[in-house]
Amino acid sequence: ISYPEKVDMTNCDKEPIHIIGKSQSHGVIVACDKVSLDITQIGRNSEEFFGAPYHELLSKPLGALIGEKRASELETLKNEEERPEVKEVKINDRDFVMIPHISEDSLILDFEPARSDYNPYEYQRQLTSILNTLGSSETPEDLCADAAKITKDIFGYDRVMVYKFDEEWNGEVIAEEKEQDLESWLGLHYPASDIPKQSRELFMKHRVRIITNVDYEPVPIEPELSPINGEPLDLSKSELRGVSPIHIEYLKNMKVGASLTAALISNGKLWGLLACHHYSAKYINYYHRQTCEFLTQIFSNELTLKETNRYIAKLEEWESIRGDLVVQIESEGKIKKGLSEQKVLFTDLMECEGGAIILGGKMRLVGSTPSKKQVKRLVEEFLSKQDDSVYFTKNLTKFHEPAREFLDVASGILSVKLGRSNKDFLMWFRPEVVQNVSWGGNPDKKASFDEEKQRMTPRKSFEKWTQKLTGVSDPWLDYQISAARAIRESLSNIILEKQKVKIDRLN
Ligand code: BLA
Repeated sequence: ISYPEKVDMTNCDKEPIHIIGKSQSHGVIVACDKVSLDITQIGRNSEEFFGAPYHELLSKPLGALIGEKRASELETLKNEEERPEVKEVKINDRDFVMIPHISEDSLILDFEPARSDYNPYEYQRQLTSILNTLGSSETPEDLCADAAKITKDIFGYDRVMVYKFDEEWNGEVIAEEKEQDLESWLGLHYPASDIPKQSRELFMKHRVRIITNVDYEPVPIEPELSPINGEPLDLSKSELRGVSPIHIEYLKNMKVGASLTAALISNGKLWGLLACHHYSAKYINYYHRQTCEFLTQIFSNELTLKETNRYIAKLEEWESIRGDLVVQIESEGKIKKGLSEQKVLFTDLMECEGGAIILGGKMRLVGSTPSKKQVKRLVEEFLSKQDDSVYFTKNLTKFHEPAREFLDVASGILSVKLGRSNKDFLMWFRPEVVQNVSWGGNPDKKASFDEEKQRMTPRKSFEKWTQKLTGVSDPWLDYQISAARAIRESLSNIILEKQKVKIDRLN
């Protein structure tokens, strides 16, 4: 396995956690050749659960372990997309839940001891209560609070958080339900590197993950490489996948004993995580995890619905402003005048303090803005060089140093190119909003290289650390960017029409 030699901040996201070669210790991973159903790889803890050491089971037909009948039911399974049925099996007089899935050439079976704590009536009641609760939350904010509450009620973790990612994959705890004696983490921010890219990607493939005990002894899977293709076993979808030592250390530094993490997805994208902590070991069975997955699916649907409703309401509002602007332009016969000198101003389209139009070499400013000279420089040195027709940032100084002179009026900018030249622009400005951002631990010390372990170690302290954020405006939201695109479209059409008329006159 090719682990990077030194895992530093830039290659934190290269640790190949999907082929870690180890399982957690509360169950056994068994892999078979998906065609012959002969056992090809197995966890070293097979003796503890099945009463037979791993080397005795390797190369045996799967039927020898789980019985011919159960094995024959798995014969037709060939497709990675299929979600095969979970079965209960008896091995060595012990009951197991067997969770199968296909991974490349292997059929992977996760075995967890079956517990008698599964109650179908309880299960029904929980699903109904999830549907009712999340269906009746009014706003996206209520939805998050309700999701944290019901998750805590059902699964009983000590702390349940709704963790939302921002555009740069930093995150914030936006809802929390916890045991009373714990300090609150509500509102705390965490840097993107705490949950590296490959971990986020795995949540799109396998949506609910438990870590049952941070003190578990990782169980090697034998042999390390699959005899079928000579590759390590891809455990992306395994229930029992072992945990990166870096993350285990992270949880220990947080004094957490066990966790449940579930993907929250909106419009096909990882929006956030439902993150649950327990301060001692904690296991929840497969059926409970299915309930949790159901909960996150309802959450995701409701979130998309509520955000779409909000979007539609806004859409109607600025469709009407856009209509007014077009009428004004037509009655004036002049674009600049129509946008900036009549009853409705183009700046009404956005929550902003000011804006600028640059058209045919002339500039008009509305509201509070940088000076004409400053805007000219911004266009020439920066905006004209952007490839996209729409550009936005909440932190202009990061990309255009001279913007430091006008932070108070334009820390944030949203701009659209008009027509095909790189000279005509319409833009909106937002002032700096000085904010205090509270982090869970100093983000400048988010990790360091540990010479002894020869790998990165996460920060030791998660003590609240407050940072004063300057040069940053309120963020531009999706629907505001859509509004900018739409007005650009209308104006481009008008400009095109005008050019046609001119050409017609010349002819
Ligand atoms: C994984 N880090 C994670 C996960 C979470 C966090 C939720 C997914 C856990 C899972 O799959 O069960 C982070 N947990 C948080 C945060 C909160 C929380 C932010 O409760 C806030 C309340 N971690 C580091 C550094 C590195 C790192 C510096 O801090 C890398 C150098 C790595 N985190 C890391 C890795 C994983 C991870 C590799 C994946 C673990 C795995 O799936 O094996």
